[in-house]
Amino acid sequence: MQTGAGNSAEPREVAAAAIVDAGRLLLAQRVSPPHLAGLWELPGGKIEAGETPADGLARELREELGVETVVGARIGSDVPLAGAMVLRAYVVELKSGTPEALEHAAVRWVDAEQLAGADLVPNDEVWLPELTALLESF
Ligand code: 9L3
Ligand code: MG
Repeated sequence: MQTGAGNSAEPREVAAAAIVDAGRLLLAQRVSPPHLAGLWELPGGKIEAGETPADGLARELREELGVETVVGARIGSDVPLAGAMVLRAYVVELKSGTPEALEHAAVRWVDAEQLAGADLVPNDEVWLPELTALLESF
């Protein structure tokens, strides 16, 4: 049983964004921690207490990429993380702005073939089938 302020039976969520535009998926290159630095991920981060996942992911994307977005449907399966956290991916629509690497080393748009060859963070690799299908649906 968990105790203490802010704890609940629900795991803390880390939300990640599958942003597709013109048939390409946005990847962002991590700068930390050291074992993930240089690898590519779906951008996003921890949902704070009191935030909905949609609001929290939109906030993370504003902070990390400088863009306004609309968070859509879940995609792929839940990925358990250390520390009673769970990683979830969402399809996200870009509303305004051009993604910039404000907290990453770089961002890039990839097609399905480039996605298959990208050095993804291990957590995000489980979503490759769904992400590839998403790209091919556009
Ligand atoms: N994480 C994995 N894949 C992702 C994201 C956004 C995050 N696509 C993992 C990396 C960290 C944790 O979740 O261990 C928290 O993410 P962040 O707040 O460092 O972005
Ligand atoms: Mg992040």
